[in-house]
Amino acid sequence: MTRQPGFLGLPDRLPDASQPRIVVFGAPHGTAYPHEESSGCVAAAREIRAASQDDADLVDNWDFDLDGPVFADRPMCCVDIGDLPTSPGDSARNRALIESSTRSVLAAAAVPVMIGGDDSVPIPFFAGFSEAGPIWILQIDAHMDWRDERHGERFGYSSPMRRASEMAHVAGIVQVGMRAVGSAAAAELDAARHYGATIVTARQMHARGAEAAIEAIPEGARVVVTLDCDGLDPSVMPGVAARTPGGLSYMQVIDLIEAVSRRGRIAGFDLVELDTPSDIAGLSALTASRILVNVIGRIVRQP
Ligand SMILES: [Mn+2]
Repeated sequence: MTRQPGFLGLPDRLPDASQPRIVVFGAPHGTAYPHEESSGCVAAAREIRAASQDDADLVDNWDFDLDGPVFADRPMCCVDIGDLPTSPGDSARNRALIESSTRSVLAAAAVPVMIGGDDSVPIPFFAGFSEAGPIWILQIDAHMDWRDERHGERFGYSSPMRRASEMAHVAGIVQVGMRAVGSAAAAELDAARHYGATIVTARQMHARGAEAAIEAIPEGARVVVTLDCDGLDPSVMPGVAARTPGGLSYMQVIDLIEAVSRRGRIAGFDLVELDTPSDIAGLSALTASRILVNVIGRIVRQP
């Protein structure tokens, strides 16, 4: 099978075999709930890569979101190694694969950028940072994802923040974009508050901007940003399982990404829950592609 071109035309290895600073990879499958239809997010990485190809020839041009070319005239330092060989039927193996891949990227002093997959794939992604802590987690999502279990499964898409809160290398959690209803009830909000998570609702974000979230993160912190596509407003990100009005704008998301890179360092990034069958005219894949360009551009600019 011919390899799909890398995100933004990135190679799968650097020409001189030098170590990359950023490694992009896809993780199509994570931990499925029993009896649930297969995830609509399996093809997300493929669709986002495809949406990025129009800009692949423009990487040396001025990107007004970044105030300069995406790679800032530095030598090419990013690779896309393609999708991990996850499978729909083996959640434990998928988790082991995602965790060990994240660990290898970090061991080579690079920043992992993962494209899911549903919101179960961040759990092994966070776990892969255990030798690279302490980390803070900034979650952008309509939902808080604090369920201890659903249908007896503790590693599914309703539980990533609960599992993160149990990891010794996770120093703190900031959650942005919460609105409307999801899997959480009062018990989940209590657990998050008891842990000390900072919750910034979508309404608070609209009122105060990125500062409302960033002030909770200590200066110099290493931050893993985890983005559920439903954190964005469905007007720019319609390709999600449950469209919820009132979400973050594209500009608010890239403001947050820039603010994290100035406050501390982006130590890792994942983007999940792009439900490609629900997308409209490729708009969500395009928005996701632009967000990833901003992430790469900000990481490249970190000292
Ligand atoms: Mn969500």
